[in-house]
Amino acid sequence: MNREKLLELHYLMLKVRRVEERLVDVFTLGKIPGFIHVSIGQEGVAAGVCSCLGPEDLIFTTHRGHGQALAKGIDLKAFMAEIYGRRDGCCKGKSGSMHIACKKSGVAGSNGIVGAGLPISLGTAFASMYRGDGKVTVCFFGDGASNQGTFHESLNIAALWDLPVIFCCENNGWAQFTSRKTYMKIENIGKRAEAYGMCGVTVDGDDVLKVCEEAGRAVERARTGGGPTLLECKTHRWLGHYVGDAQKYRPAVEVKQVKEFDPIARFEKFLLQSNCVDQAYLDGVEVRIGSEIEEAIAFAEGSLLAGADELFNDVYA
Ligand SMILES: Cc1ncc(C[n+]2csc(CCOP(=O)(O)OP(=O)(O)O)c2C)c(N)n1
Ligand SMILES: [Mg+2]
Repeated sequence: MNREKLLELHYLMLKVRRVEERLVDVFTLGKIPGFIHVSIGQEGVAAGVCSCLGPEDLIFTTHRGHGQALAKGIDLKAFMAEIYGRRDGCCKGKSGSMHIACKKSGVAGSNGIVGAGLPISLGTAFASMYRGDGKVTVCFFGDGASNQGTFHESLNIAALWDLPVIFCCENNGWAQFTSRKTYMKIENIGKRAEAYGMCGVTVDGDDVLKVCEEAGRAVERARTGGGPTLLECKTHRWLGHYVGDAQKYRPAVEVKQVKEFDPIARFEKFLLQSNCVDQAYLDGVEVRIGSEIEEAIAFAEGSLLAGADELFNDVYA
């Protein structure tokens, strides 16, 4: 992998982390309406997968989808204003955190209904196959979602029709307040691919290079008519299900231990040890991202709230 790509992966992961840390701050101050769910600790998946896509490719995200939208290249100011519920947001303040979409950057839709993105992603993948436009669709979802009927129905059809889609399961071991061990018998969700006749891979989601490598293969497969892939990325949710969840149900030792898997710290260590960058470079990226975020927050806070006059615009029925 060339240096430019390594630096891109680092930038994307760090940007997602710092944006979500700031979102936690401003949400706690009561500045954001509704709920927010952050992906702190899971940045390797969003960065590794989205760095293999072009702007024309499409992604579907979930309630925990900030990182994926950012890694796909959504404009930070429009993203921030959206989460603030403001008119200058990418959906004019009507989607908020959980339903972000942005045509320009290929964020086809986010969905708070667990497992609902999978059948929708078949639609864009089918359209790409039908038109022969070469676009790839990636649908992100969680380990919990992999037990919804929609997962099984979607994998079956995608395999049958060789659709150019990647099902990316972010397995963080939790579905809300329930541990994976108490709701499913198997450990590797990637294995389920075989039952539908598609390629399935399980990867360490906290190792951004591994994610990128496997995602690259899956994208190549989809783009060249080789059909879908189920890409399971095992990762760790550092915080609660939503911001404000005290995680009383979760063993304290686990909450402490998850930080040992930090995909960013691991990658920075690798970049330094392989002499790809020095500490001054890393400090510079922090400063750059910090100012991008503060500019975006100032933009969002300076934008007007979405008003009732907008309510019936941009709706189909
Ligand atoms: C159909 C449906 N059932 C239940 C819920 C409530 N719910 C919201 S998130 C969630 C857990 C999802 O777990 P997972 O798919 O592993 O995603 P994660 O939150 O870990 O990213 C549940 C059950 C919902 N939003 N939609
Ligand atoms: Mg989960």
